[in-house]
Amino acid sequence: MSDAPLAHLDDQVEELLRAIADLASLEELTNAEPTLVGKRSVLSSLQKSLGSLSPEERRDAGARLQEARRRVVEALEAQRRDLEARARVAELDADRLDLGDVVLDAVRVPLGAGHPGIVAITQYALEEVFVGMGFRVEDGPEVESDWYNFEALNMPPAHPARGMWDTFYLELGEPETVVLRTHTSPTQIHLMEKAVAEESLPLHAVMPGRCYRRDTPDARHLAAFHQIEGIVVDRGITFADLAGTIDTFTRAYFGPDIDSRLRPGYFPFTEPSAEFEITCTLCRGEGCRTCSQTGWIELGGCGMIDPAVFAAVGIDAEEWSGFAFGFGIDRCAQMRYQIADMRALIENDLRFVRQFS
Ligand code: FA5
Repeated sequence: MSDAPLAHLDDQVEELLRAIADLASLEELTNAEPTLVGKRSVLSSLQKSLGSLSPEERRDAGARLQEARRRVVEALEAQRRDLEARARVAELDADRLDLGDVVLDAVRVPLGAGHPGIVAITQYALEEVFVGMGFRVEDGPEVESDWYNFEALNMPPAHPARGMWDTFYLELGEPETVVLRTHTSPTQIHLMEKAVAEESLPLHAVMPGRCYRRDTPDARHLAAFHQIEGIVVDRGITFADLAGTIDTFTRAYFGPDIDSRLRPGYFPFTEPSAEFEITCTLCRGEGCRTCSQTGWIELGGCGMIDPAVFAAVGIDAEEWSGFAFGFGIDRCAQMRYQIADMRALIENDLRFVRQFS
């Protein structure tokens, strides 16, 4: 007997392969699967029909049929993989964001802040207070000659008062003639010289900036720190104007709860001179580690401009009088924000820095 049941097998297989290739979705494939390879399929019917064949014919026909089924099953699985891949792409397409329409504020990249943020913030706030009181803001060099940092400020060479500041000298020119300024007071000299040259007195200015001293950093000191210098040169200026200016500044910047006081002091460039202190904001005057148990914190020095300084810059001390002051900006920040140890300002601990950025 011939293998008549399989007479059209090749055509039937081709037809099945075409039907599989036409399946357009996974859903169609699932629905068609029983009729393509399952019990209801042509192949299963053909399998059953082999029962009528002789054992030998059945073996050959069985092998052909098995090969045909393998091709069909393989084609079906390949189509399934292809449809699954297409479905995944369609899903991703549906999820895709049109970035042209998306506002990117969902992506918050942490931005850096000007450093040291808190000192800059304090400097601007102090400038604002003084501008409100009629001062203008001026700048001066950080590298100074010995003349500006000391001599014009009534400290000739070998004057013992030079020892008040442990100075960094630069290796420039003659030994010990160029310094990193130890205070902002030399900027007073520059401004007075300019005012004389331009005949623009009177003068009301503040001068913030960085200063350097060979100080060992501790709770109240840094080796590189900031001061804000103030100067008034006008006719008829008295110590009462100085005291009033400092009192007005303290109230405006620290608020009415904080007391301030002037204590007699000594600076070669002012006479009389005073040191200016406020109640320690950390202990409210009780005494703590930051204020060395005194309840007071020194913010700066001040006084009436010494006639010797006027002489150095060519101002007639008979016609003009004036006062000057110099406060630590870092010290003001420390008191305003109640920072127990000033070294926190330079440690770059982001938990600290971020509070002020
Ligand atoms: C002076 O520097 C004078 N030039 C101030 C002055 C100006 C007096 C004008 C009279 C007329 P003194 O060395 O005391 O003074 O410093 C003033 C302030 O700067 C101090 O009170 C403190 O607030 C701050 N300061 C001084 N040294 C340091 C330091 N190492 N670290 C942080 N702040 C400092």
